[in-house]
Parts: sequence; C-alpha cells; structure tokens
Amino acid sequence: MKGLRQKEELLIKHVEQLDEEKVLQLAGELLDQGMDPLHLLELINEGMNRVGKLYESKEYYIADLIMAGIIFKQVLALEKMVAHFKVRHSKRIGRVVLGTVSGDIHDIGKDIFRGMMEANGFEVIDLGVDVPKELFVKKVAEYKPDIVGLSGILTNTIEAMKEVIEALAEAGLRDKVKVIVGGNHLTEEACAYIGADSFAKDASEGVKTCMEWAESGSGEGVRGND
Ligand code: B12
Repeated sequence: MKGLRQKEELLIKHVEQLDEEKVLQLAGELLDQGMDPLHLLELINEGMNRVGKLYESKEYYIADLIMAGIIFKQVLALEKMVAHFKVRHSKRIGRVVLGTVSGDIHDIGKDIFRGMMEANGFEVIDLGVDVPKELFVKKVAEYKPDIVGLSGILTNTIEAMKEVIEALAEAGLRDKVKVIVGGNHLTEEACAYIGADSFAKDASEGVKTCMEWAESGSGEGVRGND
C-alpha cells in the first residue's frame, strides 16, 4: 500500500508521461479516498508544468500539449470534480463576463475559475477563447456585469488585456465594472500596466478577490449594478 505522498508524486508523473488511463484511475482513487478536489487540481497542474517544460526543451511536441489538455479536461469531468463545482448557492452575489483574450486559446484555467465562481454564487457569462475586445465591450454593455474576468496564459496576452480595458474605457463602461486578470505570468507591475483592478495567478486567489468585492458591495452586487 503506497503512502499518500507517493501516490501524489505518481499522479504528477502519470500526467507528465501523458498516461491518460493511469491519471484518471489514480485521480478517481484519490478523490474516493477523500482528497480535496482543489488539491488534486494542484497536483495535475504540477504535472502540466512538467509537460510545459518538456515542450520548451523540445522533448515534447504540440500534440503532447494537446494530449495534456485533453487529460486535464477529463479530470475536470470526473463525477466528484463536477459535484465539487456544482452551484451551492441559490442567491446570486454577482455577475461576471469572462473570456480568454484575443490570440490565446487556452481555456482550462478559465474554466476552473468559472467553475469556482459559480460554486460561490456568481453568474458567469463565458465568452470562450480568443475573444476580440469588441465582443467583451458588446457583452459588458448587454449583461451589465459587476466583474470582467480576463484570462491569458501566453505571456504576450498582456497587450490584448490592456486593449480590452482601453476599449471598455472608450465605450464608457470601464468605471461600471471591476476587472480581474488571471494567468500564471501576471505580476503587480503587469496588472498596473494593463489597467486592471486586480490580478491572480491562480483561480482560488481570483475567487477570493471577487468575493471580497461582492462583500464590500453589501448585497447590491459588486458595483451595485444589479
Ligand atoms: C495544455 C496546454 C496547451 C493546450 C491548451 C488546451 C486547452 N484547452 O486549454 C494547447 C495544445 C491548445 C496549447 C497550445 C499552445 N500552447 Co500551450 N500549454 C499547455 C500547458 C501544458 C498547460 C496549460 C494549462 O491548461 N494549465 C493548467 C491550468 C489550470 O493552468 P492555467 O491555465 O495557468 O490557469 C490557472 C491560472 O493561470 C489562473 N487563471 C487562468 N485564467 C484565469 C482567469 C481569471 C479571471 C483568474 C482570476 C485566474 C485565471 O487560474 C488557473 C487555475 O489556478 C502549458 C504549460 C503550463 N505549465 O501551463 C502550455 C503553455 C501555456 N503553452 C505554451 C505555448 C507556447 C503554446 C503554443 C504557442 C504552442 C504552439 N507552438 O502552437 C499554443 C498557443 C495557441 C494559442 N494561440 O493559444 C507555452 C506558453 C509560453 C509563453 N511564454 O507564453 C506553455 C507555458 C508551455 C511552455 N512551457 O512552453 N497549449
């Protein structure tokens, strides 16, 4: 019988080796043993980082990145994961327009953030990936959200994020929403350059910020837009 730490390391290794069957089997087993789904995601993420490094060092190819994405999505679709992200609140505490910015088609992190936000009582309008700034403006005008969430995983998405915020400002919508940008590469400086209200390197951090905004809106929505 393997210890927990050994199993965790094994799971990371299976992800690194893109062994779909073993990842799903072990992930299911760990969830059945009571592992926190968020902790499981951290482990899968660690495996993804290793896949990313192997891609950088040219040992892996684009097909391997695709496989890694497929594996992650299957983990997210496991029954216990879906149950964890199921909406637990009947009262809506805010509305969010979310999307991965133009030029970027990564959506796993965005989807995790969406799942966590919905589980915490936010209504999320997900615009998908590679979203042009004009669509963000159109949907913000239409849905009047409290928060706009911009996801960008590629480091060059900083410009696209900045352009979305400038487009919102030009449309007179910037001061009607809070904007949070999310991605591993973001920093305090990048956030200031983009002109966002906050940034998060991981989804839970982002949800925490949005919850704080919602709480300070004292029930009237994050910006009183409801
Ligand atoms: C899977 C993957 C892909 C899949 C994506 C599948 C999918 N459906 O998303 C595919 C095959 C499509 C892909 C394509 C490419 N990829 Co890719 N990919 C990856 C990989 C292995 C994992 C990404 C991932 O899903 N991670 C897991 C999630 C959970 O993490 P995350 O996305 O960072 O999200 C977290 C936070 O960022 C945050 N977050 C994310 N969004 C938001 C939003 C908000 C509002 C908030 C608050 C928080 C938040 O919360 C999330 C969870 O905590 C990474 C390597 C890595 N280490 O990440 C490379 C990586 C991101 N890819 C990379 C590259 C280069 C590419 C390509 C350019 C390759 C190519 N030559 O075509 C293309 C780009 C295509 C495009 N235009 O977007 C590079 C990026 C390098 C860079 N400096 O920008 C990486 C880092 C690999 C590497 N080390 O070289 N990729």
